[in-house]
Amino acid sequence: MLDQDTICAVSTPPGEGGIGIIRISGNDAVAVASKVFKPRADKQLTPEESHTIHYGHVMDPATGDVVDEALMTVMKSPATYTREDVVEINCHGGMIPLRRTMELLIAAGARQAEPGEFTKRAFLNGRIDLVQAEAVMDIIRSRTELSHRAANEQLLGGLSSEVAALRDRLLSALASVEAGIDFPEEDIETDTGRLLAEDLAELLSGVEKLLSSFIYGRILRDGFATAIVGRPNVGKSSLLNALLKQDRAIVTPVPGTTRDVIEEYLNVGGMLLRIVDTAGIRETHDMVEQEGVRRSLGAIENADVVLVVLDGSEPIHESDYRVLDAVKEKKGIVIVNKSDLPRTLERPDVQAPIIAVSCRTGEGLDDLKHAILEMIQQGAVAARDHAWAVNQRHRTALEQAKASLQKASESVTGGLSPEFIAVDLRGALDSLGLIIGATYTEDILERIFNDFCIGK
Ligand SMILES: Nc1nc2c(ncn2[C@@H]2O[C@H](COP(=O)(O)OP(=O)(O)O)[C@@H](O)[C@H]2O)c(=O)[nH]1
Ligand SMILES: [Mg+2]
Repeated sequence: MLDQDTICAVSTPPGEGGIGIIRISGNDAVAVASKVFKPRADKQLTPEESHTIHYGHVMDPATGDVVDEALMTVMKSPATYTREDVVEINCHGGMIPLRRTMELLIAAGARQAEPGEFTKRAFLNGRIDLVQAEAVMDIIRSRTELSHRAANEQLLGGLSSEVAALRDRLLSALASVEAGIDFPEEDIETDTGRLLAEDLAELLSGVEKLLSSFIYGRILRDGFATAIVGRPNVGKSSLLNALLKQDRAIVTPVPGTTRDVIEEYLNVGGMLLRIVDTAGIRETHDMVEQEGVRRSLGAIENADVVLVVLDGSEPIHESDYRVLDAVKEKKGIVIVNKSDLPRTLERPDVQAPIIAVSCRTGEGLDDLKHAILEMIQQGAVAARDHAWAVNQRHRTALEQAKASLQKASESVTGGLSPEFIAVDLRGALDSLGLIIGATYTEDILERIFNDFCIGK
């Protein structure tokens, strides 16, 4: 599955920058790079020496044209990112020098890397497991210090070691069951059976502990989904803008201005909020607005918390009841907006907390942020002794492992023969193996690494 090509890619983001880095990995990395990189005349290039850096120029070997002034870093296998020979060329961070250097490297025998291919090689060469490979992308994508810390812990092996411990435990349980298969005269129904049942119960609770970190992980990675809803003109878009401290959504006195769902990220007290401003919910014959209303209802459905905005300067409206109705089943905060104007709205009869704000003056916005943080704390961030959290892929595998362990437990209590128990234990072992990549398919790798950036 591991091909022998030498690969290259621009590892820095496109656009202008102080430097741009091209990374090359594979058996021929040094040979390929040496064809296009000429060290300063009085310096002898000694690429045989690992972890050295060389000053010189990228040159077109066909014409002798100087493409760019550059530094070349040589890192020889195995102490490298991919465990292969790796060369990095630092050029100027412009589109043209990087593109021309890439063309020269490809002409010299390297191949453009696929997204995530360097990290994929680090996995296939056994330097990191799949959970750690995923953490690399989590680090790059992290938007808060909390999510960064979680990703770092995951890269350092925090989650991997938990999974490994469960697998070890499962292996010894499996060994004892298989001993029962090999020596059927030995009695595994009494003491061994009881011990096995205890083992399985502990394994199950270990799997559940990992599963319980999923919601926190989703909030870390995707943000706490916060939907702003309400009838037209109550100040939903103004609220989004006030929270972001920028004019992101169009605000006008014309009801029905926001027709689509607008999504933005905001760091509140270290937690990432994914705030969605929606079209006002009301009866309408305008087709575009109808679609907007349909999307608003969808946003409510997907929200972790719904901010229902009411206009404090007007009496409560038929459409306000409709919105309050739509969020009955959800966690919500009722926001009475326009507190800078005389209050006309009667206090709504709801369970949810009510907070008065003015998007015009900013009054009450801090209270609102506190209330949202409190909701996150209550719902998702149960007591934790670690920062990492499982993702959707891990969750699917853990659910499978849990189902297998439950079946194995039932077989033990039901006194079924060891063969049956062994089948389910092996199933659980395979599911846990999928998480760290002890077992994997090309399909799984493709799904994980296709999501990576080029050059990582
Ligand atoms: N006085 C006052 N007007 C506001 C406040 N928030 C919004 N508005 C006004 O209410 C109107 C509708 O605001 P908008 O944010 O577009 O409402 P949306 O339809 O719910 O998105 C605009 O004219 C805003 O300037 C506020 O806190 N105080
Ligand atoms: Mg709006």
